[in-house]
Amino acid sequence: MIFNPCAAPPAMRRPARGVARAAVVLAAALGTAAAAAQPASADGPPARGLIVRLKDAVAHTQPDGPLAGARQREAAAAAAGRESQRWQRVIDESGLGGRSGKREPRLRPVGRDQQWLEFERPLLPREAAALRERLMSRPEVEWVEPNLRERRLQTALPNDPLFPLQWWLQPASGSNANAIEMRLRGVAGFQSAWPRSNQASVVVAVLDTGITAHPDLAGRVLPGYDFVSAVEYANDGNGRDSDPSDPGDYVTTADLSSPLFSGCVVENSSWHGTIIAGMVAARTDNGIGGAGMHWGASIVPVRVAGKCGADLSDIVDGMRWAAGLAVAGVPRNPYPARIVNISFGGSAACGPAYQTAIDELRAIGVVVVAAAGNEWAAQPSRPASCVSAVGVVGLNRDGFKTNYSNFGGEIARSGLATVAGDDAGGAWGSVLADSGLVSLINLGSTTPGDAGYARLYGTSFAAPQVAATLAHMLGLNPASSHDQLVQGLRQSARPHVTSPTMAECSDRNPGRCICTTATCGAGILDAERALILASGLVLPPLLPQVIDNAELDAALRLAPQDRPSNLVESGDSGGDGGGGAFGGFWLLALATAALTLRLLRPVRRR
Ligand SMILES: [Ca+2]
Ligand SMILES: [Ca+2]
Ligand SMILES: [Ca+2]
Repeated sequence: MIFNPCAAPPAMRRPARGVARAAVVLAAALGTAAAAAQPASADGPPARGLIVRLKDAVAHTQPDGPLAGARQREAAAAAAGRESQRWQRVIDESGLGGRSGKREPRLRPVGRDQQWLEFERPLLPREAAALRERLMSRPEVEWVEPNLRERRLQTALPNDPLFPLQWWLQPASGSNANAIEMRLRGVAGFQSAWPRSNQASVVVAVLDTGITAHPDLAGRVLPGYDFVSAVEYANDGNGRDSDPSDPGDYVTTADLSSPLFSGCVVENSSWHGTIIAGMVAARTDNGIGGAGMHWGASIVPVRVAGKCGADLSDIVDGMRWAAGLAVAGVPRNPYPARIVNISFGGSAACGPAYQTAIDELRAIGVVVVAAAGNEWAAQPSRPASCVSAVGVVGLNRDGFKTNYSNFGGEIARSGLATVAGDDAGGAWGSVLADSGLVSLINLGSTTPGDAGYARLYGTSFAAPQVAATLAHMLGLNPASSHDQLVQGLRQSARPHVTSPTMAECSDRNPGRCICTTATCGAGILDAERALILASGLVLPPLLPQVIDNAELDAALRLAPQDRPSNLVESGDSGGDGGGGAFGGFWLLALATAALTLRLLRPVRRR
């Protein structure tokens, strides 16, 4: 298992680094000529008249042509005449006729049998409401609706220069016929969800390595707390304190001389907490760097991890504090979160410490979202393996499981899946890989340096997509319970992709594989469908996408043992290997002033 090189103090857990492998301007079309003549009031847009239907209304289109008999045409003309008189009566008796001293509204046919009543000028909302009331008081009137201008539901593209690289934020789309870089059948589709969200200010707690300053997070980070109690791992000179800044979690050769670091490896700082915070809440459409999943969310950084991982005791206290519960020796969190993201994990089974805390949080409506882990094992890391935590499996952009993500176990009951970036690991190498998820990072190798951007791979980066979707859902329905939120996520998920040639995931085929609800949870996260459901609308049913393309054929030629008819005997001996902890991953640096991309050092899967 590549996930637990730090096994030796047993309490230490690697980040699901293990698990981290590795406005839009809403284009409102309101206000054109009509609105310009009469600006919208503060309480709503103007109405271009009213649309009215009378009871038992006569259709506008009368039978005509050679098939209509003369008698039919006469009857229709008579009905139209009676309808015209009925309308005149309604207009007069509603006080809208010429005798009122005002110009009568002009009637124009609309719909099958309704009339558009056009007045001299657009109606303010209160005027429209008063006229509607007068018309509805007439017994002949069935309904009245203001003739409003509808706005475009399409969003403009954000102006963040890295957005074109952030395929993981873009709408779900693509087919086998598309080039691989055009296929987005595994993504959550945040760009499609944005117009349905109110982008309300929702708090998301990120339990991680802390936070660094980044211009793309300006104004989006609330006060947090540092729960790392062991000064030897903390790297900030003390134990718990009120400053959750990430001083770096690098491990040096000198560190390894201490028995406390037995089992750890020399590594650079991960800036893992900054990455997760940036994915959720990076400022969007600000002309800088990348976009985030949510434009209103605020991050409470809860530092639980220092050098070489996090203690279970610090994670549990951090989780409880994030949710607003009392923690001994620590002032209460003034910004309690309903959503707690944890992209750290361990390979031990979910124990009572985690489960008790997760149950406490569930009871007060707080959802714990956890990465599944990166050991390509048929069992998620904990706490994704705990009951009622939402475990998140990592998918490829096409929707099949990445070569490294864990799956199975509790994921079937409360989890789901979304893209995590698929690197060149595994028997099928780069043929089915993608370019990773571009998000924020710090560029310092040990201590904090310049703010930058990176391409990332790992289930660490799948989990925050679920957390951000929950934030959008909570914005629409702040009173939703834990179970309503989790059910909504799972019910709105798209079906997992299928394939005639790629095998389903199993303990004998744990690499790149086809997900089922038993292995990767309810389906593929869909942010737009989650918000459609949260709005009380009915979701259209979806059929699974079928993965059958030239790249898959080419991959199978590389490793024909991965055909479903000839599975490998053991997850360790073949199938898709995990690819090792190190691979050809890239940090993508953006000099924030110059907005210039340059390639930096490779990083590992987080
Ligand atoms: Ca400290
Ligand atoms: Ca600190
Ligand atoms: Ca930005």
